Amino acid sequence: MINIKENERLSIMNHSCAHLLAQAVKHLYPEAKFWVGPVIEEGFYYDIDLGGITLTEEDLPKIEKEMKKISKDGKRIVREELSKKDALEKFKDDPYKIDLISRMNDEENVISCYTQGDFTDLCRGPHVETVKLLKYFKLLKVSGAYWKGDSKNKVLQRIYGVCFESEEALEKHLEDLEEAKQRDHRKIGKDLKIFMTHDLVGKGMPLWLPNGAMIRYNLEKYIKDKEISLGYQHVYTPSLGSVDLYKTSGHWDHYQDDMFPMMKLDDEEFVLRPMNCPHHMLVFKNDLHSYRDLPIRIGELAHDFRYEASGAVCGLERVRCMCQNDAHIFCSLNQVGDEFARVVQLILDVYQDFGFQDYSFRLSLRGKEKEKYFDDDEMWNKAESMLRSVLTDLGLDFYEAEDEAAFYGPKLDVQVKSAIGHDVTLSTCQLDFLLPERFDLTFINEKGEKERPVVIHRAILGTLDRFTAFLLEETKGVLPLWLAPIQVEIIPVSNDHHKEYGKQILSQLKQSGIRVELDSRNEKVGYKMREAQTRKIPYSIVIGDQEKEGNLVTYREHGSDVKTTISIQEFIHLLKQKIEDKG
Ligand code: TSB
Ligand code: ZN
Repeated sequence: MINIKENERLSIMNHSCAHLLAQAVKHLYPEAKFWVGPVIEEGFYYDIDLGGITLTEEDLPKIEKEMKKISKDGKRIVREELSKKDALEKFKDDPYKIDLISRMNDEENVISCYTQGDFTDLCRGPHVETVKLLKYFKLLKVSGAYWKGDSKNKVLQRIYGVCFESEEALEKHLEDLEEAKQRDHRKIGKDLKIFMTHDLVGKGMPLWLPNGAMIRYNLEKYIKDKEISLGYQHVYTPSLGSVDLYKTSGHWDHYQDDMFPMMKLDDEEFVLRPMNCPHHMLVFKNDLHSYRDLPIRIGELAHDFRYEASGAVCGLERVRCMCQNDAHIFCSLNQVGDEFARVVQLILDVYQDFGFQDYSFRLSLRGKEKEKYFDDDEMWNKAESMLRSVLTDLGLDFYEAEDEAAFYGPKLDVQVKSAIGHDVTLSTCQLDFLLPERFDLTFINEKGEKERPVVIHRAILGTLDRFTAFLLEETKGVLPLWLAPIQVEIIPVSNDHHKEYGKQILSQLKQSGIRVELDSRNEKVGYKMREAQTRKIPYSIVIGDQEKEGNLVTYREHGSDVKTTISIQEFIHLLKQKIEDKG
């Protein structure tokens, strides 16, 4: 999707279009007062005080119509520069503009305003020459927005829109928006009954429905089996820990803002854990280790709880209560390069299995706000340069970003884009010299001396939550056979004549471990077929006389019109093969 803000010409047009919107609103609602109308990545918006009127989407067409009228009229857009005194006089009846002007000063700011016909707005500009150039626009939505973003202030009406240079460009953009809406995992998750949310449970705490739970079970099994084959050992540890545990790790000092508040129980203090590292450090410490045991890879599908702002939570993509595909790798300094390479390879293998192609590697470094990070410049310099050279040696194409590290060390993050344009981290692999220190971890080296291990934190699927969100968007809900909650739908042509045979196939498929359903409702075959399509079931099989007599099935794959008739054994073989190939 195009980023309007980054395109100079479109950015100016969209800004002018925000003025056009304001002018139209003023015509229709003469009492309207205007706060700010900036250009954003998606187009523009304007925050408007309509004196208590709440707009709905139904009001947008008439505003658009008025905008078209003004645009046809074709007035020029004229710039005027003013002194602060003159500006205060000119806008004296407008408390919002007075608020803006009073914070400017003559020496530093050129105060300017732009006039088109009967409408003048305070604005830095620049603008297009005439409103005539603003022809291809669309108002997209309206919402409430607190003045200055402060919930103690009045709610203003925020109208969003977008403007292009041609009809085609606008149409294309609207199509892209519609597609993004269709691909949004929240819509797919609802349509396919994968997850739900409920106010009574709380924001950012989705409930996984049976279909979602089946997908998740398969993902969990997939990744755990893979990890076991790669030498990981899995553990189960509690979702809470004492405050002291998190004081020891440093989370209490550096990560508390992202945590749920502490709870008291008798004379103990607990927190819901935001991360699993402290527990895993203790698991390592439970044994004496020799250099021969390393690397030790402790994995867990572990529940974590984080305070995410209520405006930031989003379906399964950003939750407050998540399940990480986590592991902590304990190794010696000279094993770091190899272990990192193994993790990167695992990430690549997994992405290949799922067919993910659009992702990028980000080296996430410490930022300028040093208090957010553990304070040890030497350790940071060492960790960052070590990680950078590991990535360079791997020949990985990566970019660097400041202020994205964990408080304990730099990270390699795998960034993906969601349907609605969020840039989020899916997998992560992190280098940590701090926690081994804080927990006083050691192993006995070749010389028989105690040595500190290094810890690599890594999450391949990231969280099951975010991974599933991304998977649903990438596949548009059409999951590969091995992950589909229902893999085969059996549709008898007639319930009277073919239901019994249907039941027979049902039980045969079930016995072969296939997730299958028999649709014996009294509905037309065509209707049932369409429903199986809408539910994105990979295979639907229709059975009638011919199938019953010959012990056959006629199957159709999701999205295809091709019908194939084969024996039930062949069909089972085909399914099993495909499940194994993860095709
Ligand atoms: C990898 N201690 C490390 C761990 O050992 C850790 O917690 N890293 S993390 O903070 O980056 O989180 C791991 C992954 O969880 C992220 O890469 C991201 O994919 C996922 N994640 C983080 N926050 C959320 C959230 N609010 N909702 C869903 N997934 C999240
Ligand atoms: Zn960790």
